[in-house]
Amino acid sequence: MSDLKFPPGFSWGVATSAYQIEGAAAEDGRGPSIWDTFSHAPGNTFEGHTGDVACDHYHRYEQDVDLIASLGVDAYRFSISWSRVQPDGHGAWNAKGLAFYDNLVDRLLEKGIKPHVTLYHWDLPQALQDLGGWGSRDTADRFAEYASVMGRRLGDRVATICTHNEPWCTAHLGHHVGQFAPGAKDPQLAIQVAHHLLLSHGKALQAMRAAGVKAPLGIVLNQSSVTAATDSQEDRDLAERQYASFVRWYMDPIFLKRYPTAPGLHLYPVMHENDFNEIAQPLDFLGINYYTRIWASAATPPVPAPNAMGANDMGWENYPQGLAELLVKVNRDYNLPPVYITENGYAGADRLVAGKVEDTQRIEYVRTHLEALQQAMEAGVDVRGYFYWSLFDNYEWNSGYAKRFGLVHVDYEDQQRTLKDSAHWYRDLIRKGR
Ligand code: IFM
Repeated sequence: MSDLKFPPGFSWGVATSAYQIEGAAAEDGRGPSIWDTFSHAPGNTFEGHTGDVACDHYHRYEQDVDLIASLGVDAYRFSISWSRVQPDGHGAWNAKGLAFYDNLVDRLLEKGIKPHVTLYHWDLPQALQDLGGWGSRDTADRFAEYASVMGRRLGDRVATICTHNEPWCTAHLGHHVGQFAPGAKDPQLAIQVAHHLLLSHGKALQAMRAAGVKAPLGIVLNQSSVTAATDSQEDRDLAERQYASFVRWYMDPIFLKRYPTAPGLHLYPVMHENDFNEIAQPLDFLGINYYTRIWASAATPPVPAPNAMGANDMGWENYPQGLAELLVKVNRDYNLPPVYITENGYAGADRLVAGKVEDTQRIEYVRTHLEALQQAMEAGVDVRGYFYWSLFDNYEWNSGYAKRFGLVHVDYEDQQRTLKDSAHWYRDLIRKGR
């Protein structure tokens, strides 16, 4: 641990998202989102779990902010539930929903914690889905209006605002494989959705800047390094295609005003003439979420990844070096703004025994990823902060409450929060770093 050294001013944080923690799904005027609809439909989530109650953060946010402060972090990343502040995604605003985020931000500031806001973490108002959702170009305009209102409301108090979290998940998992809301299984629709998400990002940045929003503005992308399993042409082509679909599909339009080409990549969206100019707005920062690498094996059955045995509870290979490889590569290929690692974390089969959770694998995961991060920074990547995913165990989407990523254990019966060993370790790391 003593070898880890980060520059003065480097931010240490924890991250969450609205649907995963807030609960209070039908309270104080919140409208339904696509995740309410999806999680309530039979067969979509593990044992039918929903985010109706989740971590009950909506009612407990004051104690939760105290908990965050007790970790010694200086930053907290959370998302706004669009349908809590604007129940239909257009038209009327909900004063109680807006007040909740005002109060949360104020409470964080009182405790000396910088709020980092995400506008969209997958929970589209259901009323907009009924009008075509992200498959409709109009949704990009609705999003820009929402961004402009929230930006004006919070932009003078928060540290950053990002438009989207992991648009690949919304497009691919939500519209191609159907694993996430709204559960569509249409590859061409997924490509169109990805385009509208990027367009909505560009429109939102323009709208917030036109409204004079002062906070730095950016986007959060999930990214991985990609390794071809062997030197065969098939594996190398697959690796190139996967890197293009996962990383370049979002980076190229934003930084280079184009979509990538790669062997076997043949679906492209319908576009309007000026779309790349709208999308490629300057970023004040880029958020990168890194969990694992992509292992590209075209063989049947696939050649297993070398570290597959050390996978986490999601089955994700532990490959810290991929974080350094990825950061160095994207820093070389694009003219990057300052970067935050906005998510990185480990799902473990954690057990609360006599008031303790001994999660040594999580500690090892974070320690080794921070070593890799340090290497990338020494190689010249301008990284300003690191957010552990997640503050506490929460609703892991279609996996329900079965997967635990938290530094803080949550007992869903009584909502008791308990700091895991990793939380104590993270607090010590931050304290020593300062
Ligand atoms: O829980 C998710 C989060 O919502 C987005 N990034 C990945 C996390 C772990 O799967």
